[in-house]
Amino acid sequence: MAKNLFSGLFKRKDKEDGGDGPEEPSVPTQEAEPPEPSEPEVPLASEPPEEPETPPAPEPAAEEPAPAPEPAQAEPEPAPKKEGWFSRLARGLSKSSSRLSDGVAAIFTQRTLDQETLDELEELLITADLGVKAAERITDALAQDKFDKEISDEEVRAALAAEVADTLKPLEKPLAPDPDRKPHVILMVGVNGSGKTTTIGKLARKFKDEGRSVMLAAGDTFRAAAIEQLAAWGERSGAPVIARDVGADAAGLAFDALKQAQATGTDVLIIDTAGRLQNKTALMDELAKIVRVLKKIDDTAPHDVALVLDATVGQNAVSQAQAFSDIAGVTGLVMTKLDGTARGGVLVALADKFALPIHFIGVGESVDDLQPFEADSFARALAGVGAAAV
Ligand SMILES: Nc1nc2c(ncn2[C@@H]2O[C@H](COP(=O)(O)OP(=O)(O)OP(=O)(O)O)[C@@H](O)[C@H]2O)c(=O)[nH]1
Ligand SMILES: [Mg+2]
Repeated sequence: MAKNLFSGLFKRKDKEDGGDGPEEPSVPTQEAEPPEPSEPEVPLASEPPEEPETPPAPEPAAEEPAPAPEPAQAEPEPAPKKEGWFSRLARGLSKSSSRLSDGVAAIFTQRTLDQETLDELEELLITADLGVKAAERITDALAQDKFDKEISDEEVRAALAAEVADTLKPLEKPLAPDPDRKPHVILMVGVNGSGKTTTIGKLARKFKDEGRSVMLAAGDTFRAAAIEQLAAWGERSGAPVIARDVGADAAGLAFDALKQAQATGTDVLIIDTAGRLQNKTALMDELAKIVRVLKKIDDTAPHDVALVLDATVGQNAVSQAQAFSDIAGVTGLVMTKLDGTARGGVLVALADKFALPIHFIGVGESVDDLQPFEADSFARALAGVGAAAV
């Protein structure tokens, strides 16, 4: 069974349109493919599984129409092996930046800055998901300096990059475990297919490379594939994985995992959870229960609640951030799949509304495409301003 489950766990391109439910995984990717597990992970406790709940419904996370189908395999040419960090980012954000750059070029070719152009620009920024507040700030800043003067599209893009960087800079925050906590508990939450488990794999490897001991908890107990997927990441990074059988109570598992991490003096415990739509009350309650039971052991836990958002859902990310914050006290964001959408500007709208730290952004399927968030580079890449500028 394990073998079949592994074939393709890390590549579900069919979800690129906005988080459609847990369809069959497709062909495995070259880089992100984990090794096969030698043994299934040891189930921890023998507690009888509580009544298994219905698995998360396979419906789209987005309420609004998904962006036009943009097949992730559109660019057949393989990426150069040693592509620079910024160019990787810029390539990942190219759909969003083209939309903005093309729009800006269309508005500002040989124009003086008047009210009409400002209105057009504001509308462009709003439709590119940056949000009303940011759109106003950007147009106000331009109006102040350049009203009735000639302005080039480069200048507009530079102003856009500067404003986006200013907005996001205070939120640039790596996910850094507190060395005084044993363990520092990180809970990963988000809707189906947003990239939680992949992010955990990346984090586990990063923390191990930093010399920390890491334990993973397979809190997505709905699907055998999810447990196997985490087990593979654990094996890859040398982190023990606490798992139970499919259908087991996720909160019970989280409880046991924290006990075990304490007993073994583990530095970081990362808890995976099942994807759940923010409007599914029963599933959201389960998440609240996980948080509650962790607090029974350590009332400061979980120390990080990272919400993983799929950028392709656009403005629906705002409602996800609200719902997950209400139920689980989100402390930071990871935004994945920026490469699959022109709606990357939504990160700016989220920043304006929630001011949550942004830990990572994902700009591609490979584990190396999950990059620590850097406001300046993100802003430049989004606005289509070159690496050297701003
Ligand atoms: N194109 C692209 N794909 C990504 C990115 N991040 C994750 N993915 C892919 O998205 C798919 C789902 O990732 P997972 O980590 O399994 O997502 P999850 O949130 O754990 O999903 P569930 O457990 O089903 O809720 C995988 O195929 C990943 O390779 C990204 O930044 N860009
Ligand atoms: Mg998962």
